[in-house]
Amino acid sequence: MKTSIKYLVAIFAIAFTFVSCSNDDETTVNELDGITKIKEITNDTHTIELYSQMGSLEQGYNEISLRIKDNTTDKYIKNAEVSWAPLMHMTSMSHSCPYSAVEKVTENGTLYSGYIMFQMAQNETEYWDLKIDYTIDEVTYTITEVIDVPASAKRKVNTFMGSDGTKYLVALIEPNTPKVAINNMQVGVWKMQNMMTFPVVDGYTVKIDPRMPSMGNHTSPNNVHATQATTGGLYDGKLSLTMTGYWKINLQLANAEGTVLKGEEITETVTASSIFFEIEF
Ligand SMILES: [Cu+2]
Repeated sequence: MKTSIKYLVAIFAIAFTFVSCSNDDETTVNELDGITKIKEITNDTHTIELYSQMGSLEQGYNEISLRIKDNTTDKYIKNAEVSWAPLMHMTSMSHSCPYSAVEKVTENGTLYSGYIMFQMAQNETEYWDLKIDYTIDEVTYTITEVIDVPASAKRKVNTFMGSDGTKYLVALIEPNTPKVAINNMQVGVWKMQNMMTFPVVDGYTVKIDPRMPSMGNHTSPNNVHATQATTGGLYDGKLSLTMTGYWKINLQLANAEGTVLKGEEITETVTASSIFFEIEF
């Protein structure tokens, strides 16, 4: 009799394990909170769903998520190793852009995510495509599809040659929804190593000077220049916006020694820097 009770307990324990496993599938529904599908890309074996907050892509910094669905079973793959490579096809040449690795969002989920910073927009004859390579149970697959990258309405990217002869890319990430407040600001800084490789630049400072050109070019108090918290990461600062309207965020990029490589200080006679972001709200 005692043994049968033990068996019962064991069976309950096993049943519980299965119940909690199947709950994982239900939580995957919440993975899509706050993101909208951009498009689906299909090859013979899988369908890849691309997502972003806006449900579209745009010139500049884009956080992109994806899911991989098995075309045969209709199930989402949880154990893939994923990488991607964006490529712009221009009339005279092709090039890539800054982009991150693709990481699993949660261990038991189906979502993978990373960022891509498209420094240029598409036009009638020049376009971006996205190649996604993925490995499932040691089998590798690939998929390539043209993606829509329209120009941003306001300037969110600066691509320029620094006084050190290096080509840099500086992109605005936050604030996405600016407020009359001291906004958290996030900026990305990369350099062009070659046409295909754009590593994060470490230890620099992005100096900011927000101005309202329509109102005597006034600035705002309590801004904090953007610096990097962790090597290989993005840059954080504080952007003070004292009223709604059009702001030009004048920039200066300084290296680890404090030498300004590009951009000008705003004075009575210099009313704008050669590198800047625009915000209107
Ligand atoms: Cu291009």
